[in-house]
Amino acid sequence: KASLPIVIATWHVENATAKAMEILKEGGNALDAVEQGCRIEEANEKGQTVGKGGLPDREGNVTLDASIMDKHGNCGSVVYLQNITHAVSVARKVMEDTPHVMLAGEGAKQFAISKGFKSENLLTEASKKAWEKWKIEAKYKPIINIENHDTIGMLAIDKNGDISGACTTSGLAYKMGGRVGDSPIIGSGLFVDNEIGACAATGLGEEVAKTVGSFLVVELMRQGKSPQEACEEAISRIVNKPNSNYKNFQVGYIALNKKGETGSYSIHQWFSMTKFQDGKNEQIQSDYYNK
Ligand code: SD4
Repeated sequence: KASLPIVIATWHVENATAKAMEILKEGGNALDAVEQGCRIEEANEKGQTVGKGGLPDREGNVTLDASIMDKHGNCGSVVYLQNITHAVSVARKVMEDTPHVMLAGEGAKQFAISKGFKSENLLTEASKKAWEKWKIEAKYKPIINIENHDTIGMLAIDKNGDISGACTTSGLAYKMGGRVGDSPIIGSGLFVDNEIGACAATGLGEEVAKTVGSFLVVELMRQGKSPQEACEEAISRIVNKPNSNYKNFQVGYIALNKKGETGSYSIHQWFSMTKFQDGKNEQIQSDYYNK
């Protein structure tokens, strides 16, 4: 039997998994753990793909997507949220304090402000400079593995064996204004079923959304696949499409099942999962398809 609690996250985010584990160790639940873990990356201005300091869209606006799911299958998400750093916490408020699942744009922002979140400028000098440099050529091309540290998807199983997950991102750098990715779409960027397991995605959100990736991984686990096998099958759905141009983009999945088994897989090399279990907080390189 696996030793609980466990927390896993996309990419190299040991500070975030450490925060989540601190909460789990104190007997906290998986929902609090994933929220607090994601907040570490949202507040980290150096991370240019999440929260404050995230790279903007083509017009220079930083717009955030986030989602969260609890052990009861409740979910909340925000899309195209501006000026609020902790998108994951706004998503949690949508889940807990509204009759809705998803709030967008200005409505999401006003809701956040009404809940006491502070409005601030999320475009840091470094991200502004990067955007200005990008504007010179203004070529839009998805970048494979931005700085090995990207959208954060986090899954946890607490000492009671209950699972929750969260996902937060500033989305693809230099996306079109108004673009929403997979991260806030329940079943695409994130899915949790407390009877079976959970999955989170990173990479080119359009490809994840087209295959409803995280829901697919959880359903494959329901049918008996291990988390590793389920992630591999979900990647194979993307790369084996007729005319798939998978050589030009990355997608990565992480998954966790009720037994505490974990897995991760991606299209290209250098995707990684951070895993904290049994006092060990480590970055694990994912196996990948394109060898
Ligand atoms: C998106 N999936 O908005 C996110 C971005 C991401 O690695 O994960 N980049 O499409």
